[in-house]
Amino acid sequence: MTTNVTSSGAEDRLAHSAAAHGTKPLWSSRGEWQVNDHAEVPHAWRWEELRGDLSLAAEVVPMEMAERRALLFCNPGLGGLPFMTGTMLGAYQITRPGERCPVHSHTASASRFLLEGEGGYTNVNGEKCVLSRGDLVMTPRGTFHDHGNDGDQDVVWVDILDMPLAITLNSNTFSNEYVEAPEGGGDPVPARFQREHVASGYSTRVYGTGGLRPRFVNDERGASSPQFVYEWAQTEERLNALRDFDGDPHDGILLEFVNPISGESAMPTLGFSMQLIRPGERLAPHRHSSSTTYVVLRGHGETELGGETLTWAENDVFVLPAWTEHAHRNGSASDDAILYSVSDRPALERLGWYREEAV
Ligand code: 1HN
Repeated sequence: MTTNVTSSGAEDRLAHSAAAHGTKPLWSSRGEWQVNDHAEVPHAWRWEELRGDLSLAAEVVPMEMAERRALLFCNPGLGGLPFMTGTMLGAYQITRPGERCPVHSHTASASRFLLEGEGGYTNVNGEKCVLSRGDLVMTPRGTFHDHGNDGDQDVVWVDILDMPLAITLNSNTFSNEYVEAPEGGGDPVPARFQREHVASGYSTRVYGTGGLRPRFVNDERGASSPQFVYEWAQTEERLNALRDFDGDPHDGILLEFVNPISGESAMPTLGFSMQLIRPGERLAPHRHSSSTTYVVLRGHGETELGGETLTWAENDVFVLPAWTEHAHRNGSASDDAILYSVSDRPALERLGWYREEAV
């Protein structure tokens, strides 16, 4: 014998009353939390379309007003928020010759990957980091940073920050209250830009060889890499040295930028990689619980992404949502394709939530 414990009229009364008292029945809200897919969707931002917007921004938006002239990437699945995924925020940022962006800091960690122009730099905790195309610079959580362009052409880079994650965990703070002692000495005073406190390129010189650690140096950087800049020239040399290996069936010849002291991801929340997809190469599909943002450094190709085919070309940016099947393919039979990527895998691994499977 079955017994109806509630009539539908009684259920309605319960739902209304429970809602009026600030609750919702678990059994009628399963679809809202039992999600195996994610709000962020596959999406690409096209260099061809956005480079003109950057030039226009450079023309009409004064740096004094913008502080950073960045166009934030909005994932169409995230309801208009300026986030690429649930964990990562990204932007194309343009700086004109002679401009400087004032110093600030935030809890969220940031990174820059240079696409265009010579003479662009960021000053991270008093270390001036000058960048060329394909160079990557870390701005670990809480570090003060200002930028500038000493060159005679526009500088464009891609910023990727873990700010949505920091916001979700109620931990994002921001400060532009920077003080430092004047050059001749004395008490610290508010400053708009940092002076150079160490030689330009210091941390790359000290840590950049990997495998050889100077024991007479001890920079305290917490869980983030003490090396700020990873130069493309060195990355390219390593990719070429390894190109005849089989590589990973899903990721090909992929190199991760790591903390040279611990061997772990360059930041506790985000992992940074450079991936060579050889001429004609087609990688095998897989999926993982981390989300990834990609920037195309070289070449063109396609990614099968959750049942869609997303094409990409140089300087384009695209998003791989969490737990989405994907397989990359080089679109050329004669030239390399090279993808730079940032992943939230380190955060998930630290929480014990990372998983992956071949499909
Ligand atoms: C930021 O501080 C920078 O320092 C770039 O260049 C993009 C996007 C959101 C919030 C802070 C920068 C940013 C940002």
